[in-house]
Amino acid sequence: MSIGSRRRSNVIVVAALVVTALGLAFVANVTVSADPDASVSSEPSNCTSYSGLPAGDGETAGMVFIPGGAFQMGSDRDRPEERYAHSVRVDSFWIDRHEVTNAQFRKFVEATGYVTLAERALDPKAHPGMPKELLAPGSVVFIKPTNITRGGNLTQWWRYVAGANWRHPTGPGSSIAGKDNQPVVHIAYEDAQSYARWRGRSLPTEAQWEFAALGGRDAGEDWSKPVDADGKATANTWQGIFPVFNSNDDGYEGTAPVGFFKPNGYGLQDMLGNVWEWTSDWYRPGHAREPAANPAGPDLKLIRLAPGQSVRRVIKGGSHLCALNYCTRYRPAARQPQEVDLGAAHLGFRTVLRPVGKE
Ligand SMILES: [Ca+2]
Ligand SMILES: [Ca+2]
Repeated sequence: MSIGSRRRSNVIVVAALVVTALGLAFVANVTVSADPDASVSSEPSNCTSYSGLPAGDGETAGMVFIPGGAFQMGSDRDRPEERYAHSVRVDSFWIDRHEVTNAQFRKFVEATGYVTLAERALDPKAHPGMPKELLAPGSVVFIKPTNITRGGNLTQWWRYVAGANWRHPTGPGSSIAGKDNQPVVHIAYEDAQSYARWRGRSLPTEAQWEFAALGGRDAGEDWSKPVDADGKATANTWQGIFPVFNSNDDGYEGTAPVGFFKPNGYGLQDMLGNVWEWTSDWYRPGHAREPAANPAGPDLKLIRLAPGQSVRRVIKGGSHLCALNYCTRYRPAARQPQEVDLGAAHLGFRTVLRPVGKE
């Protein structure tokens, strides 16, 4: 992993995202409702008042048990990198009911003194010639443009902001006050992994994540729109024309409290939308056709990197920035590469635990 690539990857991420633009215009007809009478809760069922900390402190606190099973991983009808659909079996495991929240991550930082990658400055001696402003700690922030003059060039809405990190999501002056129950963001892979290890857990494989995201539904169903049969939003996404107009019909223009939207069939919340989530698989476009049991992704040694390209892992689920005219990756099979040393304003994670004792 290269710290320096944290900077280079801004452009790479932008390039990766630009290929998702479809140029479609659509305004979703969705509505949401919150319970105005909800009292402070330790569980995310009334999420706007949820503390962000699951009840209890046991090994599986805040987690859901996912019985092992078989499913079709990948998709042959959507994007090339999702091919080929193939049979996969996963053993039982536990997974966080919701994305790791600011409150949960704060507990980790307070207990360990951990400093995230976005909070660390670069050593100028190790990066000769790098502009001073890029040596400063920071991260990539989405800033909604008022006008688009350079086509799909993502630098029009993604900016490297010095001082942006999980405590200051949009940079100096911003804070997470009042957002304890929202997903932590600006998390690089090693940050997510460090948290998971501290909890005695790990990050999900892509197969585990995708199986859990299906929630018991068939992979072959229509996952193209993040709304239910009544037109109600089932995930925090972007309504309108990305990146200039968000009608905000789902109630949240940015990140939403975890659990605001209806859980899937396993009781998991925000698997799709809200923030992208790290998996432990190294990224390679596409899947092999062969059936697999508990796959953990390709061997890093088999992945060819372009000159100057950083190693990347798979992120899943899409985010509040995915719209019908852009990204559209709020589907279980959807996937995207992410440089391991780059967090962003729309990227978080959740953890898994392999079963202990008898299932
Ligand atoms: Ca939204
Ligand atoms: Ca998510």
